[in-house]
Amino acid sequence: MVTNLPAEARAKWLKVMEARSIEEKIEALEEFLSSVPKHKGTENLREWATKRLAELREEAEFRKRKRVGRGASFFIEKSGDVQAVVIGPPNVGKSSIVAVLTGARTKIADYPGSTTEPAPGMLKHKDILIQLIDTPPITPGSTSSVNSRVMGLIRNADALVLVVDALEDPVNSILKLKEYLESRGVLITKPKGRVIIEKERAGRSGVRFALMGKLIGCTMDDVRKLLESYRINNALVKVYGEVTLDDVENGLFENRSYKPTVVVINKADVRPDYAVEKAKEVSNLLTCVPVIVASAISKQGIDRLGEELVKILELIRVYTKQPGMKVSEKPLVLMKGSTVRDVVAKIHSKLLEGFVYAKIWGPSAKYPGERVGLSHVLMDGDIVEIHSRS
Ligand SMILES: Nc1nc2c(ncn2[C@@H]2O[C@H](COP(=O)(O)OP(=O)(O)OP(=O)(O)O)[C@@H](O)[C@H]2O)c(=O)[nH]1
Ligand SMILES: [Mg+2]
Repeated sequence: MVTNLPAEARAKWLKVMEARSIEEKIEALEEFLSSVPKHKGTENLREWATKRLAELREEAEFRKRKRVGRGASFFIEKSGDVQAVVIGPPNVGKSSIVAVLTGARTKIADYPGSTTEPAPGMLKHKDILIQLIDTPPITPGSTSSVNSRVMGLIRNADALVLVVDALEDPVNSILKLKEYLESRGVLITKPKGRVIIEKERAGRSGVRFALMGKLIGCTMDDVRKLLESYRINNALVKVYGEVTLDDVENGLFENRSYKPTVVVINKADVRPDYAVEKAKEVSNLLTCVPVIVASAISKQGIDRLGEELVKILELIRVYTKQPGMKVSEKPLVLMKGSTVRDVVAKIHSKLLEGFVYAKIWGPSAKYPGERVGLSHVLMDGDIVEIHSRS
């Protein structure tokens, strides 16, 4: 999707990126959309922006109603180390799985649509806390507001658990869901390359790179020039896998985001062999997506979910220490590619305001006790000591 946007539209996109509240984002996105010229090259972008706008309006409307006491927001604050949203068609056993694994009190019933609001529970896998969120069913193709609002949860999540019923044409269900998610810009299979662009405040050190992969057919300078055309002069560009200049531009638009996903083929207790056969078909269709054959009733297979989530999320452990003190025993668990900023933000948002520098020891340090800034990319096993004014 190379769009060749005019300078005016590029500058308006910056406003969308900088918007803080939902209302600001809606206004900025409306302005951006009206500045995008209508031609074949911008078709995908316009379609995506229109859908995103509808989702944001839906959520804003819901929050407004909540303020006057009608309905609850779908937003669930993250807790634990990672958040995984359990999604799927109606009546497949999503609530049963969340209940079995976390003990959360969710409504389980033998009719579709029994869950109407998201509900969190906590699953522990080897010291890693995974927040599982049960959700109302998604119905691909339906224009119900539930679909849009579950999309909001998905966008905010670190990972997805896609549940289908072994007896209800699981392969087709998964493909339909995959297509629906893709039409909303969410990918469940790992793309060849990925870019995350984190804008930084003016006066930082320009455009910097964290290369967990490599740039293909372009140089860092090309990327800098592209970002400059969007008036982005300070940013951290995280590159995973093989990334082209087009991928960088797409990364800017947040319109295609990959969510590490685990598929669960549930109710395998009813016809175990058939479920295994279907799981193989799914594995062949979706490369690198783990598929679990499970039953929430007999509890078979379901205990693998934590392990598979941790693997697909590519987590790293980072240990913190205060100046002059011992290293913490329990690590912070973060996604691969996380920075000092992620560590600081996770400890306390106030710490971020007063941040001066950090000292690091371990795999990512050039030498023990190296002084680094917020955008330093950490590695598994690092020790971080934060120095702040407060
Ligand atoms: N045989 C069998 N039945 C199951 C299994 N998991 C769930 N069920 C049954 O399937 C029905 C639906 O389960 P729920 O957990 O409410 O399904 P859900 O996906 O949360 O449903 P909605 O919230 O309506 O979308 C209930 O009658 C469960 O007892 C399973 O592994 N095997
Ligand atoms: Mg349910």
